[in-house]
This record gives sequence, C-alpha cells and structure tokens, in this order.
Amino acid sequence: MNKIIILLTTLFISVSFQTFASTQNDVFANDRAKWLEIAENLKPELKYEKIRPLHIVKAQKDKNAFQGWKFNIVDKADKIYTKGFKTMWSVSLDFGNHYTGYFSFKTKIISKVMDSPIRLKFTFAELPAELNTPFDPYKPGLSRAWLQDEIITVTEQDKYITIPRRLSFRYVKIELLGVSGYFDFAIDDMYINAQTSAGDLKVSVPENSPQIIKDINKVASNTLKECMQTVFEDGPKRDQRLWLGDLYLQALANRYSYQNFDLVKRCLYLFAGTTTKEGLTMPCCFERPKPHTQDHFLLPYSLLFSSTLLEYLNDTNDYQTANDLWKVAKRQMENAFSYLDENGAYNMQDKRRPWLFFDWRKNLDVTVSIHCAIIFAINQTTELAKKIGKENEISHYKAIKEKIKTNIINNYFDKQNGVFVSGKNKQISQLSQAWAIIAEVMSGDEAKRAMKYVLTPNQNVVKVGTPYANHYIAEAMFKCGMNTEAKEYVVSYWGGMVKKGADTFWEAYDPNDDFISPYRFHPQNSACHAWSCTPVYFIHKYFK
Ligand code: RAM
Repeated sequence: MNKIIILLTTLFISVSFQTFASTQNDVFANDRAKWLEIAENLKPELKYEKIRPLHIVKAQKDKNAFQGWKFNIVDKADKIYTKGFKTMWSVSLDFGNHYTGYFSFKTKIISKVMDSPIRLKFTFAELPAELNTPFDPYKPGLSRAWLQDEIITVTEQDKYITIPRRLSFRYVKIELLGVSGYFDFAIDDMYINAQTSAGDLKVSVPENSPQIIKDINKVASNTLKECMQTVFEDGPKRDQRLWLGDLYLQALANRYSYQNFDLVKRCLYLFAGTTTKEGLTMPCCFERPKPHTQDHFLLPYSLLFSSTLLEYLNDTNDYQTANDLWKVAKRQMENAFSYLDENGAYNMQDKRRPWLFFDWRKNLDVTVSIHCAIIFAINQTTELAKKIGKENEISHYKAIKEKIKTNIINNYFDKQNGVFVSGKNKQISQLSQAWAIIAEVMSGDEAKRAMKYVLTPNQNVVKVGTPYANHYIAEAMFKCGMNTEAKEYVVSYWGGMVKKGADTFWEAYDPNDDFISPYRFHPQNSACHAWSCTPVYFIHKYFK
C-alpha cells in the first residue's frame, strides 16, 4: 500500500512539474484563453444591405485605361431580367461600386420546358482588367483558388441559389456553358448581400475642400469600410485575414473615419491570444474555426504591436487594456533586441531568419529599415510605458537605442550625399530615408535633404511599390516638415489611382507601371487593400 502511495505521489509530482515547466516555457500560457475570450466578446455585428447591379456593360480594350481595359454602359441592368439568356450567352454587369458579401441569383424559364440543367459560369472582379484577362493556363504563384470564378449547375427554377464563398467585386460576368437546345431562360434576379461592420462615417472632410481631396477621402474610407468585417481584414478579396502591419495603418485611418475602437481592441487581443510559446505575435491571424496563426514570423510587424496599442490607448484612454497587453508589447521588444549584437548591429545572418517585410519592391535592401524600425518601436514603447507608468521596466532601452543609432550612422550614412545607404551594396532607397526619419535618426534640414534626394528622379534610387511603403514615405515627409510636398505627394500618388478609376485603393500601385504585381499576375492583386486606406488619416491630420 505504502509503495503505491509513494508511486502515485511521485507520479503526481512529476506530472505537476512537467505542467509547471511547460507553462514556464510558454510565456503567456495563463493569459491566452482569457485574451481570446475578450476578443470573442468584441466580435462585431455585421450590417447587411442587398445591392443589385446597375448596368449591363461591355468591355473595351483601351490602352489609355488602367491595365488596358474599360467598360462601357450598354443598358440598364434590369433589362437582363426579361431577356432570353440564349440571345446573349455571356453578359457583364456593373454593380456601380465595390461590395463584399454573398451573391445570390435565380432563374426562370421564359420559353418551353426545362429539359436539362443549366450550367453557368460566374466571374467576379474588382477591376475591369481582372474580368477580361484569362486566368488559365495558370502560372504558379498564389493559389489559383483566390481568383473569383465559380461554375454553378442550376437544376431548379424560381429558387435563389447563393454562391457559397464570400466574394468581393464590382463587376460580374455570367457565361452560359451548357443547356439543352429546347428551352430558354432568363436571370430573374440577382444581388449581393453586402456586409461590413464599419457603420457610419463619423468624420467628414470640410465642404469647401478641393474635389480631389474629397474623392481621395471617399475612396480611402470606402477601402477601410470594405476591409472592416469581423476583424480588420487586409483585403476582402485576398487574403481576407487580419495582418498586424495592416492593422496599425487601419487603426490610424479608423480614428478619422468610423471610430470603431472596439474592433481595434478585438484585433489586439486576437494577436495576443495567438502568440507563440515564446510570446511572439505572428504577422497574421485567422479567425475560424478558432483563432490561429501561420508560422512565418515577421519582425517589423511584431514591432508594430506597441504602436497599435499606443494608438488605441490614445484614442480611447482604455488603460485597462493597455496594462493588460503591456507585457505582449514588451515581449516583442525583447525579442527584437535578441537579433542585435553588442554594437547594436542587426544580425542579418541570424538562423531564425525572420521575414523582414517592408514593401513588395523587388531587390529592396532592408538593413537600414530594420534598424530604424527597432528604434521607432523603442520610441513608441517608451511613450506607451510613460503613459501607463512602466518606465522603470524599460530603463535599458535608451542605451540600446543609442547603440543602434550610432551603428547605422557610422556604417550606413553617406555624408557626401546626405543619405542612408543600405546593406553591403550601399543601396540608396526611398524607404531607408523614410524609416530613418520616422525613427528620428534624421530630422530637420538633414531629413529634408535626404528625402529630396530620393524623390528626385534618379535611376540609382530604389523606389517603393506599394501604398504600404508609400504611407511611410508620406509620413516621413510630414514628420520632417515637408508639409507642402507631402500633401502634393499624397494627392499625386493616391489621387493617381482615383484618376485611373479606383473606387477602393489598390494593394500595389506604381504610377509608371499599371501591371505591377507582387504575385506576377495582376488579377491576383487585391484592389481594395487595407494598407492603402491611410489618406483618411493624412487628410484629417495634416491637410489643414
Ligand atoms: C500580403 C497581404 C498583407 C500584407 C502581407 C505582408 O499577403 O496582402 O496585406 O500585410 O502580405
């Protein structure tokens, strides 16, 4: 009997020790469930609106149109409801704006008797060129499944069919693939049950603002609205999920538009609740069936956790959340410091190989940018710490910051041209200067000079390729006092998309290359992308 008791006690101690040890290794083991519950309780109600198409349109190739295609209006959309589909075989419709939701339609027989099923192909597109570029044969890249084409076999009439996947589009093309020669049918009705959690705009631009500013603000807020679902998604067409880098910018735009701060809070808790065992926030988060992440750590995004929490606190004065999530912010900083050597140099050869994403521009060297992103995060975390009285916990940050700063100034600053040069090949890029200014490594006239250098057309300067990176360019310009130039920059870059017909801002945009695509296939680009919505923030913060 005694032996059994001893055995059981030993077993109990060993099991408890193991549980204790594994909880010890798992930094936030005791917090995650609570954090995810907070996130779950903040899940917003979606608002729905049934939207029907406005026009039947016909595609026209046009070298002056964005990506070479435009649509011309042929007729009112409701003409289609009485028209025998066999008189058309294919029809394109324009819903007049970008919508996200579930698409339903029904058919009716208009002559004779239905003696076979009807096979229809639906292709949904955010942009005209997307609807007119053949998807197949598909070259490898992002999954072919993102492209929004669906084949539906209709076997019953007068009954709504809803396409199971959520869609994001302005245009739809319907093609008849198979039907018996005996009868004819018509589309009887169709609509998208458009959904968003955004609600009403709480902030508007002054009536007397120039039209282009009003247009940019409208397109930017529409972009954000479409991305606001049960989380802040990066793009309702693709990837339909929460990304931390996008969230930071959405939080800034949200302040000057829908002011849905609970959604920011929910997203912060989702990132906290899905941290790795090491306590790291992963770059993106999927909501279903239960919150989870993917395993490629993206350091610059994890560094933006502090910034997003700080912005949230500034907007809401919700000190409870700031205090609760403070340790997550701090953990991201400690992790970032682990990539630095004793001189404050970031180890580009580190075996953990985090993803150092700053832009999709090919061949961009990010050595200077990553150092500066760490400094920026130190500054932001320090500000956060001051607000919540935790400065004593981060008193060592200052010395680390000075080391990083000294290191990059000594190794990567070209005194002659007054610009930062990145990496072994001393690459001059727009982004390196922008991040140096955002990190306050450069300021005043020195900063202006560097920005002017890289913004002046020059073959040797690496430009940026996405509105994400352009956000930081514009922010850097405002920050160093180039207000007039910065405003012009915002109007010219984002206004350029408006002039090319954007209803929502695009994931990738280069004014000189309409076909730029991170995925080597422009129909895969998302034409309504979260990180492109920040003109709302610029206009309200700086366009006085
Ligand atoms: C893309 C997404 C997202 C971005 C990441 C890095 O797949 O579009 O917006 O944050 O990459």
